[in-house]
Amino acid sequence: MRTQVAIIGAGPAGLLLGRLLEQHGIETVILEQRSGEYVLGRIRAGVLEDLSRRVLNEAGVGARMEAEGLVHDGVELAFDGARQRFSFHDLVGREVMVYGQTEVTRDLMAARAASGAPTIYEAENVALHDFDAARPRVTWRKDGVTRELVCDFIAGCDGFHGASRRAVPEAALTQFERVYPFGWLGVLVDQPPVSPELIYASHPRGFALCSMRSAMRSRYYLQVSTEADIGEWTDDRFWDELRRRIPAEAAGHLRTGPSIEKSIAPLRSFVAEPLRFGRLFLAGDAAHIVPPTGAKGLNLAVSDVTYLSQALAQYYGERSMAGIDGYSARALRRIWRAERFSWWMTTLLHQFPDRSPFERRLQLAEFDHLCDSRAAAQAMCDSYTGSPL
Ligand code: RFL
Ligand code: PHB
Repeated sequence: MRTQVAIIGAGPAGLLLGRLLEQHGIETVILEQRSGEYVLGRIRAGVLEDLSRRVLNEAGVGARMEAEGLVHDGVELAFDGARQRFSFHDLVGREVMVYGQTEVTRDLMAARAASGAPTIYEAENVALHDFDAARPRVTWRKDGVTRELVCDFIAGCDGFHGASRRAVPEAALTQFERVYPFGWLGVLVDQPPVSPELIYASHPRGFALCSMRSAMRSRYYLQVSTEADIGEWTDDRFWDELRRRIPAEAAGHLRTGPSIEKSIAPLRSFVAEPLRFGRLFLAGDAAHIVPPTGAKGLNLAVSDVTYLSQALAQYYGERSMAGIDGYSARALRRIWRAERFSWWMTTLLHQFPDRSPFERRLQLAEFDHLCDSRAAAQAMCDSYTGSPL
């Protein structure tokens, strides 16, 4: 089998890259280790920056997002019950789109199926070869048979635990990492959201987030210890704890019900540099992880593959290596800005087990500054809504 670009991973990064390359007439094959249903069963991101929305629309996969997504003009922060709304329109003239990653993925899968471009699901033992030479290859096993794909380039879009980054010799890679001493316990419930906008709540018992997927489906998160056992978090315990951490008036409106999904995600900041090794590129979570507090992970996947598709289009259209040579530095600039913001939001809002009362006072002072200073609020909203490409 032969293609121009082999894409490893059918998450949002891989599927969107396939779509953007298709628009430039570039052939791709996507190899995914799981089934399509499994990929759609993962509940993850909910917030899209303006830029991600624009890219999805230009890729021709934005119709359902525009019809069903919720446009948000602001966000709330709450500290020990004190609540402050920040208006994106007023502060930075932008907005965000609340539309689940599951739906983005579903829309991208439907577009790929309609185009007839191949995606090979349940590909086992995916292995990358010869990406430092002119003819890279990818091998995998399916139905007990080993198969091979010869290509011009490989795009590693296979997430944090994927094979692509691991295929790079250790000496060629610099990795930066911070692991936070807590995780997020998330619950999805078919009930109207507690509030029309997201509430990020900092509380002495720990952080909580009220988010949503639609007018009838809500998503809530609680900061929990890294040792937390999900079996010990019954729905009742979750709702009781959430009520304690969010502002009292919001808690009074909370509509609860049986959880339809419940999972714990560890919080981590991670960057691998560079993002290109010969004819292999890394994009999305394969290259970097941000803690979810800043809502940046999916948005970075979108910006990475936008840059990468432009670089590859330039190569195939003009035989120019300029975009390919510049991909890593261009993407890393945006990645590090998102890393900084996600680290800052995480530090501002969570309880750290080893922190002193002094540091709690600093968090409160930072919140006070955000409420009081238009410049500080603008800086936060500028990063939250995402700068243009
Ligand atoms: P994905 O989505 O992990 O997809 C990678 C795909 O590669 C496949 N794969 C392999 N395929 C072949 N061979 C192998 N060896 C393979 N290994 C893995 C996997 O099965 C998978 O299908 O990475 P991608 O495409 O880079 O997308 C990144 C996003 O998923 C991620 O950054 C976001 O979900 C992060 N995130 C959020 N981002 C936002 O922008 N806004 C948010 O509000 C937001 N909230 C979140 C989040 C992530 C969370 N969790 C669970 C980590 C909330 C949570 C709780
Ligand atoms: C979500 O709705 O899943 C979500 C929203 C905002 C975040 C993280 C997750 O910062």
